[in-house]
Amino acid sequence: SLDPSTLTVFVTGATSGCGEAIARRFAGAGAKVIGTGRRRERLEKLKAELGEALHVAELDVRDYAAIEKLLAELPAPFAGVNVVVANAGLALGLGPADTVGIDDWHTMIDTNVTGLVNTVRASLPGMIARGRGHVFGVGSVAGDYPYPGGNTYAGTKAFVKQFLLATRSDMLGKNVRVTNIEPGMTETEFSLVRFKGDEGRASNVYANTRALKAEDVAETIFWCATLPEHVNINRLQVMPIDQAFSATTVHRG
Ligand code: NDP
Ligand code: 8X3
Repeated sequence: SLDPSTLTVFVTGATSGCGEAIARRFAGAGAKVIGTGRRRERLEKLKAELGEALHVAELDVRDYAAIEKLLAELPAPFAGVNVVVANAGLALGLGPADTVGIDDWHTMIDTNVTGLVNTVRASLPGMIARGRGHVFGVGSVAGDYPYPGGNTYAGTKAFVKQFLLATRSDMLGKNVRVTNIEPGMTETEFSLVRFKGDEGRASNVYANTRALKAEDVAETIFWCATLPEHVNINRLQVMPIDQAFSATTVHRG
């Protein structure tokens, strides 16, 4: 399998949850990691923990020019990015499509869709020029299974899946792998963000069950990234053992 110490990993959304665990997993295995996100204090804390292996930069994935600038100005030890984890994303609200705030929908589309395509588009030319790369998106089971209140969030994750599959076909012959990781329920700050800081409502999502941990998602990405170079995992759906598929919703009476 591939030697992780040869990897330089650019992670978006490394200030929390899955992204933070991904930064830790790769850095712990000897890779160079570029950890990004909007919250500077979180980045500094991670830098204090991971040291030399980590380069941090404040980044909002909605800003394409900022991603290009970041990649163009990376310090030498981090310049040869060969793994990109477009992980930054969020859900806002769980209300029905006719009443939820349009601003929340726009923020999800700007982050999960525009932020993803920004990250991928800015990273591909460098990896192709260096003759090697691997792009990860973090989709979701919500991209396959609709649920009440999922509306725009689910739509963005369906976009992640199809965009990455199509991008994968563009990468034929370029030695760049493309993988969509599709987790189910994962205990992170995801629900705290979705419910806008309501800690009770957020913790209820994970109460009395064994959700995936951010480390589990990080491990699946690490596994895909360190498989022999000729192996491409296209999509990987991962759920906690305590989660399955809901029945079709029925309205009666
Ligand atoms: P967290 O809320 O813990 O982490 C989300 C991360 O995204 C944070 O680091 C946040 O950083 C970053 N982020 C949000 N908006 C932006 C932005 N505009 N620019 C840059 N970074 C941004 O949630 P998770 O770790 O769970 O989420 C990671 C990914 O996993 C998301 O794409 C999510 O949709 C997906 N996912 C989560 C599941 C779950 O159940 N938790 C299941 C399936 C998929 P900051 O605020 O500092 O910018
Ligand atoms: C996050 C999982 O089921 O809340 O993508 O949409 S879910």
